[in-house]
Amino acid sequence: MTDDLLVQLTAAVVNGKAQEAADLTRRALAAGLEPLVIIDQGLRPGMDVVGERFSCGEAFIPHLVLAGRAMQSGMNVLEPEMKQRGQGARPAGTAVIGTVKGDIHEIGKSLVGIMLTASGFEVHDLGVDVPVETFVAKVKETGAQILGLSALLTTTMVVQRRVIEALRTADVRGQVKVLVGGAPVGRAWAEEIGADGYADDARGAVAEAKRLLAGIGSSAGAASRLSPPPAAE
Ligand code: B1M
Repeated sequence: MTDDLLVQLTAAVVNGKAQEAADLTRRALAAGLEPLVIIDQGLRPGMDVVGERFSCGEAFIPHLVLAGRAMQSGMNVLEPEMKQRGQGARPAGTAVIGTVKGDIHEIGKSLVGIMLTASGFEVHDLGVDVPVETFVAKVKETGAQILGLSALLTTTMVVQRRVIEALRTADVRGQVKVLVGGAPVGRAWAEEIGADGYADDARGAVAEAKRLLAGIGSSAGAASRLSPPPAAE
């Protein structure tokens, strides 16, 4: 029965049915499914289908927009639930996150933000299309230990590098650990641009943020090394 709900949820996202996606998400929660299972096996696969169809010319921008809204409506149901489940966690640290300038992809970044919040981080989400200097200003203002930069386009990945350079110019690079992610971003890119951490999904982003924070405790200001890739199973 729960499998069936997840299949229907994926279809609701593919077909851009926001109300249906919200209703099915509520039903999945009521049936006892974990929020992350609902995301990973219900909502997200729908976005992947639409993305693949877009790549081969079978879907167009309006389909992406509608699918995005449908996924977001499911996320809106899950967000308070996930935050509530995270309540009581020890304050982990402060994080600033956003999607870089030129890029308006919001959902993955928001998911990373929700997961960080649910894990006890105080999160300042700057939204999408965020100018380089806004990231720097927010890091200074909040004294954040973690800066999360999301980029979903090969054309906007370069802005992650610019943010890191701007942190150096503003003399705050040593105070904050930079975590990068987004579909086209990989470990090699993170190393090339001098980021401190990389994760390929929201769960990994939380683990990486915690690892980086632990590094700050033991060696403040020193450049940390990216964690090794997970061992092959
Ligand atoms: Co866009 N889009 N899109 N799009 N879109 C992609 C990314 C694309 C891969 C589709 C494709 O061609 N198959 C392609 C990029 C190709 C490339 O450059 N490599 C693409 C393109 C080309 C474009 C436009 C250029 C299309 C056009 O106009 N011709 C345009 C660009 C607009 C712009 O940003 N300037 C565009 C626009 C849009 C919409 C606005 C219509 C819409 C976004 C709506 C919204 O966000 N509110 C949209 C969508 C929905 C997609 C797809 C279909 C889905 C993205 C998504 O939300 N996925 C996407 C194809 C795909 O990914 N399958 C696509 C679900 C989300 C949970 O996953 O965002 O990957 P994701 O986030 C993951 C991880 O990446 C990671 O964790 C998240 C959760 O697990 N992660 C991090 C993300 N950020 C992280 C940060 C971290 C750590 C991990 O640390 C800080």
